[in-house]
Amino acid sequence: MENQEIAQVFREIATILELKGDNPFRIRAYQKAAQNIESLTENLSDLVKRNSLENISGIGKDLAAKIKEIIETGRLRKYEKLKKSLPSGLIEMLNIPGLGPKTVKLIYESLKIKTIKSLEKAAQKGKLRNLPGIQQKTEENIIKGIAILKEGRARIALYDALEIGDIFIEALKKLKEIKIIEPAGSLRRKKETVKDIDILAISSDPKKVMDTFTTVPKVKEIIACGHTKSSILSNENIQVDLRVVEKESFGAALLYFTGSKNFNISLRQHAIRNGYKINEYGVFKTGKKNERRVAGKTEEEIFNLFGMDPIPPVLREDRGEISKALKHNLPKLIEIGDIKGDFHVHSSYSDGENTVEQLAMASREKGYHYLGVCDHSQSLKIAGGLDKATLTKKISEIKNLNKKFKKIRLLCGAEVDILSDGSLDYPDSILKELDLVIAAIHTGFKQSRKQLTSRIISAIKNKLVHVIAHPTGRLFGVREAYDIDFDQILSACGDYDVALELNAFAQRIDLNDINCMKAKEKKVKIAIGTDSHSLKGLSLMKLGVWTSQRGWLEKNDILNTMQTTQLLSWLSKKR
Ligand code: DGT
Ligand code: CA
Repeated sequence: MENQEIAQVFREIATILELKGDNPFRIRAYQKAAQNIESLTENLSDLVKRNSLENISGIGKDLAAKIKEIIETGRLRKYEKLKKSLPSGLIEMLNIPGLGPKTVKLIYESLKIKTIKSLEKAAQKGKLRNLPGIQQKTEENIIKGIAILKEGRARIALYDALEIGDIFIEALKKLKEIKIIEPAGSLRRKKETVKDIDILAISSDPKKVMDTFTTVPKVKEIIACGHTKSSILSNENIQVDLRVVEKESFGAALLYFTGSKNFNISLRQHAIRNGYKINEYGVFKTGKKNERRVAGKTEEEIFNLFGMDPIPPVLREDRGEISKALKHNLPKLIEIGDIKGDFHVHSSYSDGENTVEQLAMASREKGYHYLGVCDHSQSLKIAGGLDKATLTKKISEIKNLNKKFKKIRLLCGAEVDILSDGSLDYPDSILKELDLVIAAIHTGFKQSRKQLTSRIISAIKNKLVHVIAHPTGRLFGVREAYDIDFDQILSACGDYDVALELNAFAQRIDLNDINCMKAKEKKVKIAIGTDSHSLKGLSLMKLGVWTSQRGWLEKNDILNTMQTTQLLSWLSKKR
């Protein structure tokens, strides 16, 4: 078993213990162990071989024995016993946003409710509000939470879909019978959420390919298994479709199954207007007597035939890209190599796992020229927000590190909370000391549209604020964007020269592609930040780059493409 899976077992044990009202220290120990395992760079199985599990922080004799049991037997008896001791529906209930173990326990014990379905019914009938501590409002929130959960299930975040898709693609790539294999659909277009995963391949032996595909360990259920197309359901309940196509049609099939549907329709209309027919088998010249196949082997061949520049998959949404491609003026999209730094990284000063120095070294290895270390501000205690004294310490550490590191410039920043009245969580006298101030909302999401908008605008008007972080606040599967007037926020950003963040954290992607387009229209700059809490998180930058591409952003629209001197001068305008 992989480290991640073992961490997951520990997390679930913690959850079950919570539901049972067990000792909080024991619960915390399992959670902490899971967290530490997740950030290990070495395989647990190697550590077992070397008998050095107990070197991992948070892993004592007892947990080490459990890890050993999992690695050696593939299971953990204690976990299986615990799982049997509770109805499985209770653990699922904890996925409802805003519903904690105490309430789940109370509802189960007093009303014997053990599934989300019966919980929803009871809440709709007003049966929960008689329980101690549960009010009408709590009931309403449970109903809303269940709705969000259902919606979240329907589509998954791009990052998760990429991981699932990769497992299938990697397994199939190992076959010598596979000539080419590519993802298609929304996954290839790097859409922020994906409903199902589409994969295309060319092979000399489709049967062998289908047999391998349907027996990947991740397969939970085979939906259909045919000669050239199979569909399965993965363990995560995500459908994966694999099609094997002819070499001659691969480009046409890839174009068709990459979509989007609206792009396909527009492209087909363009083809018809010019005397062609296009489908997943190729492009055909239509004539009175017979049809003649004229292209289809590669996508490029098809774009060439139509006199278009090749349209990158990220742009294929029927937002005007076809006419731009015909006029040879598609936007010049940025690539990951254009990124010179990350603006939003948490260090161990607040809730991040790594020290500023470790973050600096990792960023330097990525070739970054600068790094914005933005920890939480003082009132966000739950996330280790920094008080004034600690912030002063951080400022001086970063000053020293900047003397030591010649190749990367560390920006001492803060992700400052915008309080419910619109004021900032640090006084200006402190903000002035920082190189980079990103302001964000973390509480009071349920305020009215007017209140939320004016709260953000107050922050924009503060001369010391550079960036508004995760501007719309949505978190996939947890909460929708808060209710703000985005146009007003954009014009305020324009007036006060404040940038908006494109937060690349896998569950956020905030701003999304459409809002990036709107920002570009208003000439508002975008700052991409990964919101990393560990070194691994730094690699989420690619999600930000893809979203910027989907939003048609170019170099000049994005702060992260600036050279250090240019960036420092932009930042210091605010001082
Ligand atoms: P999703 O919802 O995340 O799975 O998004 P897609 O874009 O992957 O959509 P999907 O899986 O339903 O279909 C894959 C591609 O197949 C789609 O992007 C375009 C093509 N396609 C599907 N249905 C149609 C259709 O009715 N007409 C045309 N022209 N193309 C279609
Ligand atoms: Ca799809």
